Amino acid sequence: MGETPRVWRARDIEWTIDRTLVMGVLNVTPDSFSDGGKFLDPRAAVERAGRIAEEGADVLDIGGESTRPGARPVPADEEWRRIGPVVEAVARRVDLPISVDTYKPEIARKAIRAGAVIVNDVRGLRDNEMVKVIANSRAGAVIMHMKGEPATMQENPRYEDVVGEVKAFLAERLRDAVSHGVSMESIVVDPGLGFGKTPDHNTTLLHALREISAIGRPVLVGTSRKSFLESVHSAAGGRRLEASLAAAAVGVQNGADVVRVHDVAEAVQFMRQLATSTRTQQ
Ligand code: HH2
Repeated sequence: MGETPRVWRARDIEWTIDRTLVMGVLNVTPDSFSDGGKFLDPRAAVERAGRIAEEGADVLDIGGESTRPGARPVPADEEWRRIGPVVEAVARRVDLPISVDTYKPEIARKAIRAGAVIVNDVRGLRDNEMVKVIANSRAGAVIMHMKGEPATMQENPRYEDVVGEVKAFLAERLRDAVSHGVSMESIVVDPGLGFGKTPDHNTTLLHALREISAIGRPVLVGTSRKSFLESVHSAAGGRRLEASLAAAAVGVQNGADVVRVHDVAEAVQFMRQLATSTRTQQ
């Protein structure tokens, strides 16, 4: 159609969005819902980061505070104690752009200084200080939608129009960030599946990602191992991979540009095959 290719910029890195990008998750926490406790030892975390790179991820997302439903906030010094050594070591030793999954500006600032290039903010850049950190560093950023707070967000979340409300929030946060000096091309938006949403809300959003991408920025989606897939994966003996990939495929076919996953090797291969099969259909 002769459209200019969309890009995502993060400091000196630039991705052209002409295929699905894969963001691999590394949680340096004792309590994340799927990999909690596995990578608290920095050596284990750095080793896992190396494998995520080998497996073909485009970005590594390092988190030090679980935001699963019911999770309690972690003080900034504890968060940095967990991820600081990992961000520093990965930046030195692993050839993969680092995203930091944090909503705290001081953590974002330190992580960028240590080598991170993207801030993945589950609070959607609602904090002015965070907007300044992004603007001043020219880091990339993920603006995610969350209704409520992790501790209580899954207690009967309600919307009049889930797609309209999520889209309006993301568009408004994008406008605000850009008006405060953040470059448009550094932003990716995310509807935040499971963050104050019922399984029905998540499914509705997954089918409406193209409408969300009409905001004008690439869309990231995280389906990986989430509890809204429970009805399928509990029937499969707790295996979450198939359900996660099926939901991610629905997302990609409906407009997602970036997928955030725990099972990187499987997701990379799956996305390649999905792209090939989709092309041969046309
Ligand atoms: N999901 C989780 C955490 N961060 N960030 C974005 N942008 N999108 C998501 O869907 C998303 C996210 C939850 O998954 P995980 O990191 O595995 O769990 P925990 O929050 O328990 O560490």
